[in-house]
Amino acid sequence: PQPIHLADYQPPPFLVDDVALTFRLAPTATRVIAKVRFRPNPDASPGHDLRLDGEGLKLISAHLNGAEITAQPDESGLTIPAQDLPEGALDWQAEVEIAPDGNTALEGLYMSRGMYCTQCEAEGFRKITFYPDRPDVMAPFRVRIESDLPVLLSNGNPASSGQGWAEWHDPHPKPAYLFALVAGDLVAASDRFTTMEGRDVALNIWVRKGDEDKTAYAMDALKRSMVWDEQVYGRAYDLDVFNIVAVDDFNMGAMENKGLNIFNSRYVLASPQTATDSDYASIERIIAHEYFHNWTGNRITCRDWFQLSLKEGLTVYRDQQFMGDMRSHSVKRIEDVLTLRARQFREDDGPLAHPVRPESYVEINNFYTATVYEKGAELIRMLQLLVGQDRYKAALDLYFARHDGQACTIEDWIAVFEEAAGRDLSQFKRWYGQAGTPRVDVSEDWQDGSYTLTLRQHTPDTPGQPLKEPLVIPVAMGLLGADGAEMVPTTVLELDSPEQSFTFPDLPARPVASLLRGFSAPVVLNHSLSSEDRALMLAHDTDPFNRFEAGRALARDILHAMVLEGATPGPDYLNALRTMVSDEALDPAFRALALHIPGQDDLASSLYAAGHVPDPDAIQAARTTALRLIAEALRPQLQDVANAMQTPGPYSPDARDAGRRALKVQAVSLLARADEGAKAAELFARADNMTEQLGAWGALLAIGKGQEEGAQFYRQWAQDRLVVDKWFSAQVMYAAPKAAAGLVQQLTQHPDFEWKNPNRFRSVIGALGANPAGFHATDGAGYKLVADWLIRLDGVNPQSAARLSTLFETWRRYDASRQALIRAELQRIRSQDNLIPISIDQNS
Ligand code: B3K
Ligand code: ZN
Repeated sequence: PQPIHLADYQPPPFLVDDVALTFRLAPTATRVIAKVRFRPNPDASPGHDLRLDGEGLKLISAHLNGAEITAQPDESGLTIPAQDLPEGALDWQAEVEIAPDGNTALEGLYMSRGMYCTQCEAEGFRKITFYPDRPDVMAPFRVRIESDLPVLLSNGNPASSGQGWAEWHDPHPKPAYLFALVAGDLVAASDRFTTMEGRDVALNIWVRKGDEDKTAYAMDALKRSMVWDEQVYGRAYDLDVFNIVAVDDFNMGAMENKGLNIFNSRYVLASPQTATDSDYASIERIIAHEYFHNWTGNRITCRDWFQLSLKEGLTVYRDQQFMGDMRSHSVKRIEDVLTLRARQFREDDGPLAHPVRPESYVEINNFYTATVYEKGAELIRMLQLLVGQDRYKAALDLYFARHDGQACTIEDWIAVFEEAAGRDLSQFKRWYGQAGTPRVDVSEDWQDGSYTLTLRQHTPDTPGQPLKEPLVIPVAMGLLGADGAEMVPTTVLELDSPEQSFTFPDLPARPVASLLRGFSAPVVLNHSLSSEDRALMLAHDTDPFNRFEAGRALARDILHAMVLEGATPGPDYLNALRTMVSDEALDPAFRALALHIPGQDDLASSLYAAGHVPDPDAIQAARTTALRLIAEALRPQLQDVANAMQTPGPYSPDARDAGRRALKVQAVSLLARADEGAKAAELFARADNMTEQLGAWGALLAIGKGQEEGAQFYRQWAQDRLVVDKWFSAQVMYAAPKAAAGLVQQLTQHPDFEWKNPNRFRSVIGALGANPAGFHATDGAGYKLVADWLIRLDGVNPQSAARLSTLFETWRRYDASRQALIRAELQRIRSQDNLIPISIDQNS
């Protein structure tokens, strides 16, 4: 297939004024009748053919302006030549047949356990009917669904219904990717919401019978999201109903279809017994994210898929702000940065690196990446920091006022900031086009009471982009005195040249620079500090992120020394950790995070960046030793904290109780390394919520125990699909490296292993990604297993298969023998004659 280029964009030759769809649902032969009213686009040149996208559609009949025509579809659609087109508006009508039952790719109209549902973003609508399936063609939709199933849903407002049919009308013009249909035997949890404009909105969360008692948190999160978007962005909901449907077979998290959000059931269903605190937080975040898309994505959409970050980066940024407001800004920031580094920095350092706005693609589904989403959100955070809160708000107000109802570009986005802030942002815009994580190297000078900070930036080469230009990098920083007092409070430096110096005169003593506070830019900061300075920052920095970061850097340096030189953690680090753990002034959630030492993949990445070839076994061994030494050194404090972190009263998933449980579980997990799991076994036995039950079982698995608990866990939860997913993945994550691939193999024989269900597949095969030493086992069994499944899955569900392929994206870090094993597997995958997007660079 030919790549599609941003530079080749052409406006659509025909616009759509109205769409009417009728669905006669049947599992193997659904009929779709589409009536579409086209009109030539005044902004396009005249004389074009009418080209409609369509894939896998059996054309039954086609009419143009009332007359039957014979059209010959090709593999990607059909064309009506310009000379056959009447002048002016066109009434197109087509009846097609499709088979939702056999649709295992879960794109277009498909079935999930007896229920019909759709997924159209990015290009699924063309699997439903012939249509200009591109986001800059926006139209109002009317939909009629005919089926004996009791619940029939589509976008917009309900228009009318009767026995065996229902009609929906969506007055807001939308691109086809936001179309949705659901039909099933479902029940709703219902509520109402009155918008700030006085609109009374019916809220429904549709689930399978039996799941009604697991919707309360999602509903609560939805209402809070609606209030928040009104208060913070001035955006109100715009239909009479808002429907959410939970589906068991879903490729990703959820989908923001207008008025009918469709969710992976794992991001809707929760009860204290079956969902962990982190599941609750994910539900809150994803409910908010999809709801926020109503304005950033739906009312204002993307002109083409290159602009994907226009809606995704912005909506991620909005959900991050929301979560910060609902929970803790500093804890949320730390978690977001950990995710950014684990996923996006990893992407930037590998063969799949691409800019936030790519310039070409072969398969757009492969660009729903951490770069487009999470780095895209970082760019907006930087814009806000650079222009300030008030101007950010003015820019957003302008964006909504100017572009409501339009399909926009990154240029439109930058323009509202330039106007609102009265500032040229052309250099900032490079962030959208340049791939790779910039490095900022720090050097310092101290003379006669004057401190000079010199910052140098460079961005490493990425595939296809060898030349990098300097970016505008906001560096928030402050200066600390030796006693921990702040000498210079937070200021934002703008680094916009390859090298710049900043001088701070008249200081009483040599300061310790706290740089990149709040992680003010998505860069790698190379700032060598002594462990004393890091310990000072861990104890005193006024910026919570940098406090965390200082502890993290200490742990990383120690782990590097352990891996490379067989060193052991010194007393400084252990003392700092001990003080931090028992500091009751600190949020328990913060302490829980600070007790986590860097993970295996994180260490592999930082060792590689420091010029070493990471050895997954040595890393795993060093972590195990470090965790044991920490547990032994901090045993009394960990015991105290585990006992102190009670959460009296009924279970609440709120930030306060979740933070206390996180600290308790983390303390118990560490203690397991010193008490042979005694405390963890005890917590497992009396846990009345999934956070503690799973946390305690994981702590036992991590020390090679927990067999009995695992059997008990399965017996207790065998009927709950989402918990069975956890049962599978915990075993894989904690498996001993040499046994991991064999265990996965064995679990794939389990009667509950349904490999065509994306959640289940990920919880068994995908979980190997969370066990790096297991995946990278020297015999290559992990690689082979993943490649085997990738080949098998690709024909069935290419999106899920493509996601699995990212397990290999760090291959370049490893030793020659592992590289050879990986390369052989990648070549085997390639020779399967399929389209998996793995590239091995030429020169390696
Ligand atoms: N917009 C969807 C993602 C669609 C993925 C298509 N392969 C979910 C979201 O970002 O909200
Ligand atoms: Zn999104």
